[in-house]
Amino acid sequence: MLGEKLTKALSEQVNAEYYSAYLYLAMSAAADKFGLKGVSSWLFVQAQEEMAHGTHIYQYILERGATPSFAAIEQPPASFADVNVIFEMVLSHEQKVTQSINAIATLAMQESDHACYQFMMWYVDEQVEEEASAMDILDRLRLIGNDKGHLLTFDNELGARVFVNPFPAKK
Ligand code: OFO
Repeated sequence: MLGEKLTKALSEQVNAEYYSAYLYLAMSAAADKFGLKGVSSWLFVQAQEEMAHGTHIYQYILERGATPSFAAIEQPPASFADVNVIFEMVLSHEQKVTQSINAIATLAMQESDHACYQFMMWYVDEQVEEEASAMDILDRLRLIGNDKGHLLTFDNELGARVFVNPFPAKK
């Protein structure tokens, strides 16, 4: 069974994942208003992934015989200056998430909960990818600068992303 400290930390992580989803939905709506449908769609897919992460961690708490706790989900910012600001915020947000994922993995190690440590390794790898994709997008946006034509081409490219559930139902 999952210990008390890990149950609390994982419950807080469920909340953080749902906040991430909320944040990315707010960003997706802002991008839609900027006329960047591809960016909006990319961020919507990202929000769906975050919800899948939250649900996956919630199910893990139950699977380990513990009871998750729930708290209010923080309100995301109401507006964003432009698309560059959005992705700067995506990157700094993901860096913060990486710290909390690492802290839970460290706690699992201290508690000698090898199963939970193993569970967290998926998230450790995922955070490397999430930070890398935010950095790649930011690099492209900085290269594009004020070139609206290239921005629209890039917008189209980002719009090709589709949601794939990382945790298909177990048979
Ligand atoms: Fe859940 O990976 Fe981003 O935050």
